[in-house]
Amino acid sequence: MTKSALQIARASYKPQMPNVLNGNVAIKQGAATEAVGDQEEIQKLFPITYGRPIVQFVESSEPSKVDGPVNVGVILSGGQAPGGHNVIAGIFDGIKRLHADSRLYGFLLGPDGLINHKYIELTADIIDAYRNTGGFDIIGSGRTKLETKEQFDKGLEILKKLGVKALVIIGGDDSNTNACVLAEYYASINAGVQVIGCPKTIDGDLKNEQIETSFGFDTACKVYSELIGNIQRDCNSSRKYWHFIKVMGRSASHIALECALQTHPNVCIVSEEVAAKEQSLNDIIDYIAGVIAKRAERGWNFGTVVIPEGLIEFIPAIKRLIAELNDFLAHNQEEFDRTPQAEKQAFVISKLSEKNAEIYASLPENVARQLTLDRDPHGNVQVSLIETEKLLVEMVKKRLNAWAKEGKYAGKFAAITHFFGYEGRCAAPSNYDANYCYSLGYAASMLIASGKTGYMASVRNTTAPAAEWIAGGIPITMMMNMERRHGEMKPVIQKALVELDGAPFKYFASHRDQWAAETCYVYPGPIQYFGPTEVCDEPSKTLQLEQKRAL
Ligand code: FBP
Repeated sequence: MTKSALQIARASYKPQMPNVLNGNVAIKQGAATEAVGDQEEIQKLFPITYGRPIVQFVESSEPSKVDGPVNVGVILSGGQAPGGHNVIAGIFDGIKRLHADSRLYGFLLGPDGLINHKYIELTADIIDAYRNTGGFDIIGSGRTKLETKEQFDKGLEILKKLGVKALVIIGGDDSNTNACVLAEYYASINAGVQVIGCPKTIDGDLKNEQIETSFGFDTACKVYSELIGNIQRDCNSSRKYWHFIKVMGRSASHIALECALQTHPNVCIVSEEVAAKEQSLNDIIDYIAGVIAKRAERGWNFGTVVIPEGLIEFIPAIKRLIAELNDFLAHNQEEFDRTPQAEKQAFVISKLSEKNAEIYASLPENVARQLTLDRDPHGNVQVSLIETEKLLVEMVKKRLNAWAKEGKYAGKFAAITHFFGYEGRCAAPSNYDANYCYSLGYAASMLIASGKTGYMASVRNTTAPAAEWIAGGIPITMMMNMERRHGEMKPVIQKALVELDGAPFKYFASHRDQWAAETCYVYPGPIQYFGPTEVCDEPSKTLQLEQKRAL
């Protein structure tokens, strides 16, 4: 395979780890833990793995004791995120350090590989070829939900055959929820297989006090911010377009917010604020059109609008509509599929409650159709398929035309839409993600050595130099509560949304009027892999603000 010069140079990058992981480790256990919500139900559903303590690795004079090779299986689950290959490299190096004959098996194309016994052994040659690279192509990923006893038993057959002691599931909130269900099941039947999770998702919505970020967020945001910066420089040069830029992040607006903090666009919509203020689509259009009209008064018919891909789901009226659509489709999917395309919209309208039917009927046809597309296996609307950016442009244009007729607007509005998502998910990991991921993988192998199951690998204090990072494990049940999915209440890891009283949002809110009225774009440029530490190792602005570092 031909490699670029950067790929070749980057292959020899040695990811940095917390000092503690470079030597022998022991574990320090904290107090018993509780779920974040619905404690009784969660405890009932996870009688074995519930309530276990947080663990932290500390230095030890003795090497970890293992009886024989530590064979491990690994699965990449869900959307790609930069750094996945380094998690796998970290696990590999960790288990080899525990015992030279340990083996690592990668299940192919996500959880399906475990269920269908499709796997490869990840040897040193394979691992070396993927160190510090983006993508999940080393073994591929998939979105199949691991949830039935049949799947668990089928998986156990191959794990036993390969002598696997532990399975590491690298995934987002849904996949880690499933990891916990699997851990509980294997513990309940004394299967002798531990299950460890790793926090992955560019969306950044798998985080809490112990898991300070999910991997991939840093790199993906840097890639999108580079592109937004380039667009801003272009639009400040030609001064003739408004760019509407949708960025990934289906359930939370962390990516949009981080990109705004990095680039200072004229408008950034944060879905969580829309929900909290119960804003309607009209309110959002008024706000965007208002900024455009104000800039037009200064002769500036250009600018940038950043929106999160999940926005549509956060507008309270549309959220209620989607909730009813989810329940309706969960119970009537077959009938819906059988209905001819031309009659689908009328069919849905006839089945919805009056209020939701009215909203559904008012949406442009393409958006209405996009709202009924197949859910992913976890029951989520595939918001990346909904063209919200185009919907906003259409509606803003109408509003500005109306204002022009009333003499309230005399500018020129030409808009270009963009969607940045897939462009960033497989980028070569930034130094931050390369180090963080490798440390997570290594920590996972140490959790395995200490016999833990139902834990997520955790690495904290990551705005400090890597040597000072804190590594350990968090019981997954601690992050759970009960939520409605596919029309039923289920235990799930609570998603971390943007907190409106958190430092990143407050910083944004206190600057956005200035960013709207003036042109104070920042052009972050491409990720740098070699060079001064302040250029190459900077953590996300979100993390810096959360950890009270000055921007
Ligand atoms: P994960 O939650 O699995 O990490 O995926 C998140 C994401 O990148 C979203 O931002 C996006 O909506 C979705 O994946 C797209 O999924 P797909 O790759 O299946 O098109």
